[in-house]
Amino acid sequence: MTDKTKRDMGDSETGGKADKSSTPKMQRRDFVTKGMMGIGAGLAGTQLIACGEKKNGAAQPPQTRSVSTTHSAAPESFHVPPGQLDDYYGFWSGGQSGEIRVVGVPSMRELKRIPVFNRCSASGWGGDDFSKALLGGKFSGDTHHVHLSYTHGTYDGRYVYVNDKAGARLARVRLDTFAVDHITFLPNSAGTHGIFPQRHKTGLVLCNSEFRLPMPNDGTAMEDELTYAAMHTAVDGETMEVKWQVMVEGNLDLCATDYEGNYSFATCYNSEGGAWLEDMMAADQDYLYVFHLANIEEAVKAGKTMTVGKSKVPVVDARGKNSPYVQRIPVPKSPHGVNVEPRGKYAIVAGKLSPTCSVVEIAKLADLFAGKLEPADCIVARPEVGLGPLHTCFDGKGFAYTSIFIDSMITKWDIAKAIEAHNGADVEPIVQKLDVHYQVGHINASMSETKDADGKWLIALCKFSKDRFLNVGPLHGENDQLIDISGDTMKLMHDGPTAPEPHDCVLVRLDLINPVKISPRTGPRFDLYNKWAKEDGVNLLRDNVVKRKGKHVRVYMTSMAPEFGTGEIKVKSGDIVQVILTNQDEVEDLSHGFCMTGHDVNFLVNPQDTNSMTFVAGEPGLYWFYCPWFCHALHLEMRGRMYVEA
Ligand code: CUK
Ligand code: CUA
Repeated sequence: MTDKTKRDMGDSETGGKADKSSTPKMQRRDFVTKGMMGIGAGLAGTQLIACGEKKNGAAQPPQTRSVSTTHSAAPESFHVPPGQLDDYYGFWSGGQSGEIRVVGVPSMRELKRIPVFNRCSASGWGGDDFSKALLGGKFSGDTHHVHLSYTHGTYDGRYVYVNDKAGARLARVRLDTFAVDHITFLPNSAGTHGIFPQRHKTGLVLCNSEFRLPMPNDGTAMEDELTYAAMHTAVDGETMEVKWQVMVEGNLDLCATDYEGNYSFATCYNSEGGAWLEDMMAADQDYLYVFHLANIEEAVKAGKTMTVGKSKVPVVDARGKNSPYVQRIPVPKSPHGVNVEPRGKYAIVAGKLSPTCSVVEIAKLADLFAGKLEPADCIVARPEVGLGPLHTCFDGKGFAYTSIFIDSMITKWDIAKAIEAHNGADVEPIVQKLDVHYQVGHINASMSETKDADGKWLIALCKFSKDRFLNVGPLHGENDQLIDISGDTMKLMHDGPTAPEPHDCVLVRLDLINPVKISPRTGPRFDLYNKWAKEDGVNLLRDNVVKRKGKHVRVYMTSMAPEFGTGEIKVKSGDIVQVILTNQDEVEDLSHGFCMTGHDVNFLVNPQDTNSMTFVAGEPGLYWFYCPWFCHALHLEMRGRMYVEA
């Protein structure tokens, strides 16, 4: 019996009440019943996991839950009893915290924070040698959009990509280790906002610059906003190299790709080219930009490109008018999200300042680029969904769910009926409007951005929580609400307070992600360490002190609970000391770390991993170093001395 079945049986044991989500009291009783049920099942689950292998996760134990794909009419329970696992990995962009958060769904338990464009005291990210170089000293990141790599229209479990709006960067997280392995700076870009990977394979990741810039942005002509332009940038999702850019006149907000690898999309809310608020809102009409990827790549190959500023990246100049590279489909007014539904037939553009969504039929785009259609002819529906529509997600059953910011609600609507209504039929596409709390930004549903959208759960990321939680002062938490969409109507199940700012999320079926438990010792970070070890003629797995040129000292250390392989380090005040620590332990979850007191040095080393940090030895004296991660009964004794001589 799978755990999923257990949970379903649990549902029927509570009496199959039709709407147990509607009152908090019922929810609490539900909790109690499920909690009791879970104890036995939880123990069994623990056993399955406890016998995990030692090496590099090569032979992973089977996952302990399976996901049912049937759509039951009764609301799902979101409670995951102790010892059981969630059905979905949620990847949350952390907004101006600069990080990614991993959340279990439906429990909404936060599993991990992955530092990306920020500094993290716990792991040392931003201070260790590898990440410091990647980040280039910039720690004020702003992650808006997380998307995973794809193969054949669904997640392939390899990578997560995330943008940095503040620093025009794109980062990649490896999904075997859940750690960043690449960060790419995007040239000629500001306010890098919407990103989306291609969905037919791990191909390009398209990145929009929301802020228009003078091109080149070299200080020579800055004040005439009508000359500014924006870049649609293609990064190779495998190598993380910037391949090409397309320059357009309007700003580029959200991004999406089709399922075939033919097109990418960008909403443009400022076709006016304004620099002031009232100018940006002046026109009643803006655009969905459609980029023809094959035509662009042909132009790049043929050298029909330019370069801008110091960057050597080829730029296709597509400013001003429709061309084989870019077509502009008119949509009302300051549009925001663009989302492609799971069958890949329609792209849906949310109106923001218009209470509508525009439905674009992707099959018509070939004729549009061939000059056989006018841009406006690609729009096949425009349902009225509410005030301030921002983002749309899908359940794989033909329904769309749009977040409505001003009205604080989610509107469920029927795509096929919206098209019929647009053609004059007397049908009502709007199915339901559900209040959320409050001012919802992004929403996403389980597997919604893939062809395997399964219509189980929807997350509403609400920008305001107001009165929903205990008051903790002027800065309130935000509210990620969990909504059951498995039935005919949406049901609000859970309020999930989060630290600012959860920006966007994707929900990924657990069987698609296969993390390792022991460091695989591969990738650019290990390329770096192996290079150093070769330079110094040492083995990373042994203890060594290497005096290099000038005042540079490399201390190669090992750790095995509860001891460091090196207990004493002798250096001179002012020496540049680099501690390179390799954790010899092969036991799951047995991480150590290295903290040098008084030197702002603190980093994590996972089982079989290596990590390093560089510092300048301070005033003469004795400094203790210690392991900051609780690893053993003698964890406090896991320490050593650095003697700094005058
Ligand atoms: S987006 Cu980034 S500020 Cu993700 Cu709705 Cu508007
Ligand atoms: Cu090693 Cu604590």
